[in-house]
Amino acid sequence: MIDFKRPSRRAFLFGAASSLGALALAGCDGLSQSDRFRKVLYTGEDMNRLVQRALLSPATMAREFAEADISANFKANGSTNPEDPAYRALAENGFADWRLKVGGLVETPRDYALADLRAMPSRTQITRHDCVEGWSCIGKWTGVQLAAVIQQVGLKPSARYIVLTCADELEKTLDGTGRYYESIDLEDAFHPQTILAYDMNGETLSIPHGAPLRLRVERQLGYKMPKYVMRIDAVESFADLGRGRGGFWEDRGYDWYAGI
Ligand SMILES: Nc1nc2c(c(=O)[nH]1)N[C@H]1C(S)=C(S)[C@@H](COP(=O)(O)O)O[C@H]1N2
Ligand SMILES: [Mo]
Repeated sequence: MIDFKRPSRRAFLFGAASSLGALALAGCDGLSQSDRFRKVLYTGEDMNRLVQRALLSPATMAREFAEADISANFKANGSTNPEDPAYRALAENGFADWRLKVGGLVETPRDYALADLRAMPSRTQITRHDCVEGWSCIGKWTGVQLAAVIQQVGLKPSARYIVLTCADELEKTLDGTGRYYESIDLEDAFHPQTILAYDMNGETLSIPHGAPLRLRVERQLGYKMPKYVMRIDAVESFADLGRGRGGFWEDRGYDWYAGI
């Protein structure tokens, strides 16, 4: 009997990446296969294009739905109205003064106004959001690909993760570790469906759903998609952030890798 089972998405990805990696970095180092994959993602335009093409294979894409599938009521969960005074002031002004700070291990740190992000090429996707609590909703998200922002600022070679820091404190703590944050690896950061969303269901993103900007990383569970994103940093390690596990919920026991 021939086994027609398809290789898993990850096996496919790393399979494709390792052959590209062998091309790009023939004869190199003691990098692990996944380190080599990550390296390929940001070494040179051609490699980037090749890997993007591999990533665009249907096997690696989260399912996208039709307009008719959009949930009438998309549940809002976790923080739905941050109390942070700086955030409140920005919200009262329609986020005109909001700036996304992009820094860390990047070549050219910079700030983005919402208009800057809206002026960049956009992607719209209708996807199913799965919360670890056991509910799902389908919504339409429009935003700029995180890859486009990262490519503008340029990653330093030591960058391995992208950390997103939010405006909300979900838990009151004395040491500030109750602030919501998340981290993703470069494979997810460069994925075509990974977007910084400013519109939901054809309208400006509302505060309950994360205005003015929230991450969509469609192959992961809901808690990996921070709302109220204020800054994005490229880092080598997240060990010294929060309680060291890479995200608000990870610090409280959830898995860092929440692939669906
Ligand atoms: N800043 C921030 N982001 C967050 C949360 C949060 O409490 N604060 N909750 C997470 C969880 S558990 C889920 S399921 C989704 C909920 O997104 P929604 O409110 O648009 O449904 O946001 C995620 N991102
Ligand atoms: Mo969630």
